[in-house]
Amino acid sequence: MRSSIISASLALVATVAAIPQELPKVNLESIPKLPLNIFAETPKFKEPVPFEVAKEKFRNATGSDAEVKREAITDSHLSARATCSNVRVRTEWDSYSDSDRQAFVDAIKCLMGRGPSGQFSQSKSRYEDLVALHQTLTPNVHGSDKFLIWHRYLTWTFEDMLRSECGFNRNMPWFDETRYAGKFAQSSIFSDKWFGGIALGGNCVTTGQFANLAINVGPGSGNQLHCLARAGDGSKTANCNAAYVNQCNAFSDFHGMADCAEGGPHAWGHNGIGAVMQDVYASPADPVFWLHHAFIDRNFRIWQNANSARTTSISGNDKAGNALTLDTTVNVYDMRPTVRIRDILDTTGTTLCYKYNY
Ligand SMILES: *[C@@H]1O[C@H](CO)[C@@H](O)[C@H](O)[C@H]1NC(C)=O
Ligand SMILES: [Cu+2]
Repeated sequence: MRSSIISASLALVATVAAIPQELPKVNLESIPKLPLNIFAETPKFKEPVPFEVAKEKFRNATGSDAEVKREAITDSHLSARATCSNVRVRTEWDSYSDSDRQAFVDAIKCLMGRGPSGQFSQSKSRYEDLVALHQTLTPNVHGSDKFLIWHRYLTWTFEDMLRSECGFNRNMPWFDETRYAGKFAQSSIFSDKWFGGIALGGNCVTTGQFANLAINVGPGSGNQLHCLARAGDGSKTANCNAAYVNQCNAFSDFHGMADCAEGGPHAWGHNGIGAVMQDVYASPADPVFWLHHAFIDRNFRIWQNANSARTTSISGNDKAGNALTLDTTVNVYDMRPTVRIRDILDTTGTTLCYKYNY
């Protein structure tokens, strides 16, 4: 009886939520633009590592210059290990249809239009709950081997919220930054039709579907009202290239790969989009955060794909210096259940159940 009431009300929520929402109308003059340096003030992302230095680290660690060739995830490879039914696909933005793009944007707007859970006092919407979650856990989940694991679960939490709270029923997108390294501005992501401009020198985003977005969480570990701003820099995003991704994926150990990815394409993408995205604490306030992190997660998945032991074993330490084990917990503040590393190492396991289209 009780369960039928619950499922009936869940179905109602899903139906109501599927209606696209408009962002609250705001007057740009009422949203302060913050000086650019404020986003880089707090302890930064692992200082971005120049590609030449990453190569030297690899040589030092392995005594070799070898780069592994990128290995695509094939259906036959995945079906051998898939343990969930109906594996969802994450589709690269350029082959994601306009209808899917609009449904994705609408679902994000829907989360922005919903009230916060109340778990984070600084959050003014369900979307900002995610930003506040990331802000709160920032010191624990950056600059350590928990980085890739935790962000994989955060990105899935976001996806699951879009689906269960906003009726989203399409594939998730990801951004293949290697195709736009040094020229993110040329991707339709950063067009007036979708996420708005990038080369803004720290000014507010005033075009696209998130124009004039007001942010209440951050920058840093503080909170003040500010606009969504960007400061694109092609010389930084130039490091989000395939050679760098492959160099990181050439490490045979998890720690080596994860460390390289965090300070490499991950940090360069954040800093190269700039402003809100450069803020280690509250960068999920820019919705392009999810396209970027899906790219980083996809690179991790490609690395795992080269050797089946990589979906069943872990190495490295957490921020406190404790060794990660398969039983180490991964939590998102009860926004979704706490899981163990073993539950989410394989994206096609029963907990996550997704793969990338390449
Ligand atoms: C590589 O090893 C050399 C010699 O020990 C050291 O001087 C250099 O700093 C190392 N490079 C990196 C990037 O760790
Ligand atoms: Cu992060």
